[in-house]
Amino acid sequence: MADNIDTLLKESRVYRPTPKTVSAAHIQDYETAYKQSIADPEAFWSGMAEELEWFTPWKTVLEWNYPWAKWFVGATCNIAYNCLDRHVATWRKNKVALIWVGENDQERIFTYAELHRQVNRCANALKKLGIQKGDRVTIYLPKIPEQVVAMLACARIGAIHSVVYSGFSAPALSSRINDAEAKLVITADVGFDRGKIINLKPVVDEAVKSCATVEHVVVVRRQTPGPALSAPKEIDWHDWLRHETPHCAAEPLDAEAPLYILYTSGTTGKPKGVVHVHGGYMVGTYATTKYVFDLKDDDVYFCVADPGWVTGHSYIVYGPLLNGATILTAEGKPDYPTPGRWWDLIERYGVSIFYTTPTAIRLLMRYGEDWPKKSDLSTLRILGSVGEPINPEAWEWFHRVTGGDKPIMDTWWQTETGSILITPLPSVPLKPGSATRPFLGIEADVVDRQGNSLPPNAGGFAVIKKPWPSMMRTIYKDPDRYKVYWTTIPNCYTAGDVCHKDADGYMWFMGRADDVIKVAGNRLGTAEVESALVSHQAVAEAAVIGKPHKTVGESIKAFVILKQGEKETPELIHSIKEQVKHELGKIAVPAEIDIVTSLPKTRSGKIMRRVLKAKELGQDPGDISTIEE
Ligand code: 6R9
Repeated sequence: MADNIDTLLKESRVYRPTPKTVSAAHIQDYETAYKQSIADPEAFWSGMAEELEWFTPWKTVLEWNYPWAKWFVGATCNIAYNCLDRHVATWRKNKVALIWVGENDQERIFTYAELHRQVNRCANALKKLGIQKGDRVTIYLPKIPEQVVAMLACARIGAIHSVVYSGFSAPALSSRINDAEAKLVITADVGFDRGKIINLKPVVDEAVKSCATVEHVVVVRRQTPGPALSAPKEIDWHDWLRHETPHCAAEPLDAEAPLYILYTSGTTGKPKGVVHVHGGYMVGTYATTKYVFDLKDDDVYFCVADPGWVTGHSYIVYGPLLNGATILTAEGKPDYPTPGRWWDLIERYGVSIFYTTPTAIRLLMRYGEDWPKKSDLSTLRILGSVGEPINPEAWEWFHRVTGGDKPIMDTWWQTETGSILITPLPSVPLKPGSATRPFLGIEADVVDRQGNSLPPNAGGFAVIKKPWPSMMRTIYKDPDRYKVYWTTIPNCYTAGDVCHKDADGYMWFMGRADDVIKVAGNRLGTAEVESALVSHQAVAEAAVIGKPHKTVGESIKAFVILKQGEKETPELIHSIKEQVKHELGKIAVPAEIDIVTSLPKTRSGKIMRRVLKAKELGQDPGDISTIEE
């Protein structure tokens, strides 16, 4: 009931920016800036690109050969050069680039000059292992500074990084290493999770057994004594860098040279390797970080993401460093050791920009307002949210406990889009629960299946109508899968999200239109979880749905048919969950497993998850004329 009232009321609540926020903002008049930017998007984007350094200039801003885009054609550049050298050459040389806080409160601080030296050492070490331009390097690290150093070092020499979230299990890791055909894996002995040690090295050991392309494994040893390493294949990170010089010229790369592959979930069991490139991605992450977070030189910017996901790539590493920001990153969970963890860090480091997630806000909300009250949050200026729709109650709470006058940037985007596409800027009036309007240079709409624009408040599909610089260039080794994004609805990019626009043009994202679910903001495919379930010896068939959940947004519910002769017992349910954990990782384990005797299927044998979901939620299943049983 409360939720319904909240939903009804939400459109009437508008929060206008304070005069102080507006006068401080880079973009004070969104409407005018937006109109100008879409009158000539190429002029807008090339204007942004001119704020960065290029080794040779572009001949053409955009070459659009539907559905293939090339941006800044003919230019050479290097994103790592723009993240580091560009600042080291100025007064920012000794400015703090990165403050890292470990779960145990260990602190490591890197100035731009120090980060530059570390990255150069690592780049030289990569070269010594024979890593060349275009080679793939898998980075399977917990949230430690070496993750950032390794990413930038790859970029510096033109190697392609593939960061795999350290919560993924051995089979998930090995399939990603194999798809990328990585020559090198960089890992650590351990990560920490709420005080518990998570052993990563054994996961890598198991994964690389089936990875013929891997020549070396570099290990950051955090424990003393660390695990024994077997030379020459396994190398200690510190030994690896110790003798390298801190000088390594950045490789001039074609603007379209691949920067990274990041695997993400889609509608089939096989994750997609989303490919981003140096030039356009650099311009997109630079421009959005600058304008959405209104970044200034005296800001302290805290993003809670893990670089294992796209938010960490674009808004811990690349976007903020391109802007010369001081970045705070912290290992661990928001409520460990206490629910005051993040509020305490905000006070300790004087954070002014705080980018977090709806799941984390809802989790902290449960612990009550006394926790944020314990800390001095007066340095905060701009807030951000990403990963899933933020419900108005969580929005209001976040707004209130942080002082009631800081704008919340509800940023909508995807691994594929590379940077934020639908978002407020600090000077834009806010409606809790709406990601508001398109970013500058972006034309977005809500359409039906044929691509017809829908009237206000009609639900449909979110689409982007023109190419933008940070868009993915392809799906690695699977160009047909890339084309689907631009051909499902002709001539525009279909995001896969259901959405409506209100009369003011504000966009309200409602969730996915496909079989992708977001559990605590982590993107998972139902098919991936199903194939993990059926890999259990007792499981014959499985279907998975995302079910609305108060804290994590969606939780996983599985419907499982057992093989003949198998009996439902608590031990069996436990062992099925363990199997999913083994195949994919903890984040993919279903919260609920129901044992059933049949599943709704179409005549062609496809599981109708939509019907299962409607039944689970007590809703009308809609058209079921194609159902077989
Ligand atoms: C950045 C990231 C993408 C999907 C996307 C959408 C959901 C992200 C959102 C949001 C509503 C927001 N999503 N931000 N939904 N409001 N502000 O999360 O990338 O992991 O690829 O997920 O996340 O459904 O399609 P990714």
